[in-house]
Amino acid sequence: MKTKLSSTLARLGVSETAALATGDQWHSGHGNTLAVYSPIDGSQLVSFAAASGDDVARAVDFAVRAFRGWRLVPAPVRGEFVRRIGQKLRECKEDLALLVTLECGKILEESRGEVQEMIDVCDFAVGLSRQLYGLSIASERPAHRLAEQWHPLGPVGLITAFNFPVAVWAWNAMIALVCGDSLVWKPSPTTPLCAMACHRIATAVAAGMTEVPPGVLNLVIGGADVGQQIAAATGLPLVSATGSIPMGRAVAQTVAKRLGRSLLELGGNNGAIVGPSADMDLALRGIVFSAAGTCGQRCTTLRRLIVHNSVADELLGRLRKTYEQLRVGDPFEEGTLVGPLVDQRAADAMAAALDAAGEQGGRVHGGDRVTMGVPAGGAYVRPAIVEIGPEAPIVQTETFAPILYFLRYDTFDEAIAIHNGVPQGLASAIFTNDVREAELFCSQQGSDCGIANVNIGTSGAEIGGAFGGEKETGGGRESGSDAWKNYMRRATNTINYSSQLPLAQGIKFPL
Ligand code: UN1
Repeated sequence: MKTKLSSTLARLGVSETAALATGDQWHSGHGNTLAVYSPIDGSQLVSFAAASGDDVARAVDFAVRAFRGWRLVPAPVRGEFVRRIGQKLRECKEDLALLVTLECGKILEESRGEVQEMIDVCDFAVGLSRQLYGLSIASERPAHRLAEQWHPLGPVGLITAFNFPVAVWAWNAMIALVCGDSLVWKPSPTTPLCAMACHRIATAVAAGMTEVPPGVLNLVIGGADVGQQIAAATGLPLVSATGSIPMGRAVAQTVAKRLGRSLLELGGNNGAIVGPSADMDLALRGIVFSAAGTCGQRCTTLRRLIVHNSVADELLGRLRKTYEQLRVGDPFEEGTLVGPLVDQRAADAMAAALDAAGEQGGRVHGGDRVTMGVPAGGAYVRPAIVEIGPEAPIVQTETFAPILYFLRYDTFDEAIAIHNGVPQGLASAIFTNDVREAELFCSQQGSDCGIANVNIGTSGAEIGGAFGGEKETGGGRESGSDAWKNYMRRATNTINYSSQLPLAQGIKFPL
């Protein structure tokens, strides 16, 4: 692993010790020592000093100062910065994908997809840089103009998770940059090298453009304490955080205390309904990619399958057979479909959830540790299917591992009730050829999630749509559509170009 890592880092120009970047200067942190391990074989990749409180304060300070200049740069010029970043990402795609696989363990093909997601969002943001439109509104008063403008919001705090170590940065950073904001990024301490590589690329591009002030992008690495400092920093009007529900709750409370804004993308406990008319071949493929792909470690991973009783036995049989044949192993190896879990703790959490499911009446298929034919030292598991009743408490919780709860239903109302009967609300899907079921699922009486799909799985969203979910998922929307509005502030302007002063609502105020 170490040799593969060293050559990849060398090509990407990443130094293993200067892990932090503030004001375009790379330096080492002044906090605790942080060790980084590869999920592939558990070997240590690097260790370095994480950020201290002072390091975070310095990063925020740079971001605040850089923002003052960056907000004045015309948005299409900001777009040019992002266009060049996208170009560099295209050139580095393979190396970045290698690094993502090394550090977070997803199969190489999925890592390539993740880097492509960054490139796609760059393209989207470049177009957006000429389309940050405000509205013109009809004024009720003569010779008055009423309009909205969107202005840059300020420096943005960004906290990202290990499972999408580069794409979620791009969703936020590329949009924030064209909106005129600066950034302080805290990646997951599990995947700092990916962050350092992305940051290198972006700052190298910045160095070639005089319009980009130093400190527009800042990188601090650390754990929950660093996340809390970002949440508490009054210089950051917006904190965008992706991760677990407990993490989001802690961040949101700290941000709310200072009346800042938070943009949250937290856990999913995503469900899919399989109706009696479903195309079973298609459904099977969609289900397996969503449930077992990325070793169950996407926030969009399919965790609950809600199947009509008339097709349940057939589907369960086919799913079990496919699961038994899924190739689990080294994520670099061609043909592997399921890589390792991120670490031993994740494997323990999976085993504990399966035990609990068993105690709650579940029948567990698979889920055992895989030790043959896989690199030693990694946490490899066979994805699990658990036949269980929808009322079992374990079905309410998200375990970040490949566990698919197999639930049965008789009526469509029952299916929707089961589907919506969890605290989370990120991604959802229905497999059906019945247009009424499909439309009902997407309607206000159907799925209560931020993402509702028909005849595709719950995971693997395109960047063009707004991404995020309801309920405990946190309500944020990132990436495409009008998610850019989160990174800007709206000013409503009323301009009187007459010599009279008529008051709104017809109020008379004679002086
Ligand atoms: C995540 O798991 O945090 O829709 C993001 C998907 C990917 C993004 C997942 N495009 O599965």
